[in-house]
Amino acid sequence: MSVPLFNKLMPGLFLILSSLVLPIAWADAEINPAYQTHCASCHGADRLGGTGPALLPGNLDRLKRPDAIKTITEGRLATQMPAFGTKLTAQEITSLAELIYAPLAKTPTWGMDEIRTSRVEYAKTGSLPDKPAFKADPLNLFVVVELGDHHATILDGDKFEPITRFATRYALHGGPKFSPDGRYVYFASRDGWIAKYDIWNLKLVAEIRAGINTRNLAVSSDGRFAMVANYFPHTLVALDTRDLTPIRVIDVKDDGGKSSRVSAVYDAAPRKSFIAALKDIPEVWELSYDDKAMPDKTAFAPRRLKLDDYLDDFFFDPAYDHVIGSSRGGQGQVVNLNVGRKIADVALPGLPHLGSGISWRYQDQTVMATPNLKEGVVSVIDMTSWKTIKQIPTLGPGFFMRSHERTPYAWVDVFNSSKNRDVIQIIDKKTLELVKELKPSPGKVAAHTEFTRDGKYAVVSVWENDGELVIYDAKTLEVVKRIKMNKPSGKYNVYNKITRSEGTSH
Ligand code: DHE
Repeated sequence: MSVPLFNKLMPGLFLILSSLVLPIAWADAEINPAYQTHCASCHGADRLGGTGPALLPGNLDRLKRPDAIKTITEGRLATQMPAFGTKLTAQEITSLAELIYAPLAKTPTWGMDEIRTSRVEYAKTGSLPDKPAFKADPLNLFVVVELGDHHATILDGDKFEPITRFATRYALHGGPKFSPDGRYVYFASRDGWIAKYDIWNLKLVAEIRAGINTRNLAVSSDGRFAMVANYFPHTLVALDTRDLTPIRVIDVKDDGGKSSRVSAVYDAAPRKSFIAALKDIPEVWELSYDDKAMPDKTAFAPRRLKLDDYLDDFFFDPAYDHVIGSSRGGQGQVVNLNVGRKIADVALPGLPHLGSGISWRYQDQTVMATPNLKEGVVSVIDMTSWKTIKQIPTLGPGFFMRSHERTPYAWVDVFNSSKNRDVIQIIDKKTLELVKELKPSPGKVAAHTEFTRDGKYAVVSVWENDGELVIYDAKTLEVVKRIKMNKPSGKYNVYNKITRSEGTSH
């Protein structure tokens, strides 16, 4: 089925399709009407996940049953999980909690054979011209993900005009990743589809389903490999970026055989390795793609670093020597990747969103700053002493924080709050003071900023179905243009991504 048609028929068809694709047992969830009415559209009729995570006993090790009941009743912070306390009876909530801890009658497999069979090739490697089909600066393009109708737009970052708009898989999540030259972009959807898109030719090249419930993907700094992190099954999947053929499926297990979801995987360019954080095992894994460490180019043998706590979310120092991590409800920790162990605790109260952290030079030190999903505060931390320099109070919990080497300001949203969600707050990176509040579209949710390659303009999303991108002059903080978009979520500037700008995610 073509991607546009696939999307037109979403989301209802998603559930039917997944049941056809996967040989699974529906019985338990099927006979629970509350599950079908309230949970299936996000978590899958089969409990294997969709926009929400898979609800299987193996994925719920860290959630005690009373907490599951609380989550169903009150919702879950910083996620799309709503509260059902007023919609369902106590008995219905208890039966749902029982259901999600019950094993499936038959757990589906999604191993090498299934992954390989799912691959679709739209253009043969090397068959498309090696120059851009448009005049715009290929390094100052933005890839904008529009969640409203599952599309992506390629935007000219000088003229702020869309070059093309195309259908994507259902519910992309996380930052798309680029080849080192910026020609290709790789997307991951929550239900495991990885897509390779040729920006220069404005064409989809290949797709493959690497998992059933996927977190994110990373692309190696040499452009050769993609590594996909899955929640279900508990695997990391290495792909050949030329045509997305699978190279290796790595079972994520500790020494005792206990398996784990993968919180996220990132490329650590100077180390020539992927770093993966695990959700259910207190370990962080390093998977080298250096030819010296992996002469046969297929091994990806993990180096396991054992920790005292889980890593749900993390951030790297600019040299990629350290991982600064936090767990949901846990203590922040600094792991030195060279010595292979935790070297410091870091005070990160609330629920810091480290994946959205940024760094810059402040006085004589490099600092990192992270918004907080639970508290209205931005924490600024010295990356040598690992001490908190300042907690900047904000209007409410935020989600995304962004800056650029050539701008004096850091931009943070109030996305995770119950009020003030239409505000973007501006922090002066020299004084660590809040200097301005912007309302891109009063009354409408504003989130996620990204800068042009020269840092002169900041692009903010109005995160609504009748939303828009609002372009600001990053110096005067005046609006220069508005572009209509369908719930634009993240936007990603090719140059800032491939040069690993300190002001954006990598
Ligand atoms: Fe995200 C990035 C995890 C909910 C939009 N989010 C990421 C990344 C992780 C993550 C690990 C980094 C991956 C990468 O870029 O390679 N997100 C989580 C969660 O654990 C959480 C809280 C719960 C969940 O449902 O998984 C969560 N995220 C959301 C949302 O509800 C958001 C707002 C809407 C959506 O798309 O589902 C959302 N997350 C995003 C976006 C990015 C992201 C737009 C990329 C930011 C960037 O600039 O790189």
